[in-house]
Amino acid sequence: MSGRVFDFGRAIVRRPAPSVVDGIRVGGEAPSYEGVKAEHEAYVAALEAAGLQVEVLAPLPAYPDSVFVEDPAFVLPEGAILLRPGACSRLGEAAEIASALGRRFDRVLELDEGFADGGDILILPGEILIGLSARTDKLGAKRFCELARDLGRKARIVETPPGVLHLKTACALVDEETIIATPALAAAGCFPGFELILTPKGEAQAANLIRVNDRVLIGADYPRTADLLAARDCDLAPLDVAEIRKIDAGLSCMSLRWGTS
Ligand code: CIR
Repeated sequence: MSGRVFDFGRAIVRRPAPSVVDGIRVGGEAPSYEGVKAEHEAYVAALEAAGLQVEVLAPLPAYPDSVFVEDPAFVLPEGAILLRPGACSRLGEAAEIASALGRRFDRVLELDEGFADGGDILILPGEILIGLSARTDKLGAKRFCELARDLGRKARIVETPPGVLHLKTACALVDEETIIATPALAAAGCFPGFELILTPKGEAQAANLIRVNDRVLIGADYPRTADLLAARDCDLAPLDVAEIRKIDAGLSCMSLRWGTS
């Protein structure tokens, strides 16, 4: 495969249902449906502005967290993997996204053991990392690595720091040589060979950004992180995340993105 791992041509997203206000959250107040809807619409527009063709799936009221399509599936140009999300209320989301993946991918593999959330899976140049977390267990991670190998990719299991929802809650690829990570995750030493940017104090949630083609989509509330990236000539697209953050989400989780060339 040629191209950079963040060269994407297509994405799948799912519109939030009004039930999104009941999405899983560790604490604090629930978001407003109107607020999540507005943030989601701006997110889709930002993906399109970055050059992606976006397929928008219908809302699923029975699954409050189903707007976070990243978790029930994993996609590569070579094929897709239906996962088994580790939260009981989300397990059924994989079956709900299966037909959309079947329309787009010749190969759709299925995780058949354990649990794994897509939020724990980070694609790097040369390898894929899967983080163990409260949602992704050893059995699911091991089986994921086997399925990734069936798609021709090398995958490696890493630890996610305690208290962090997903691996990608705490890190993201900024360019082919650079990763942004929270100090706690960076200290775990799972990114050998990469230059690391550490999230500034008070901005740990900024690590859940996404590099999309030549642009970096980043939460709008993280000015010190934005300054660090702007100093490296990143083309930043700041997006409001104040409502989705209330249900423990960030920017990576609202889309499945893949390259088409
Ligand atoms: C959950 O707890 O599953 C949702 N409220 C948030 C999921 C965020 N997903 C992600 O970071 N990949």
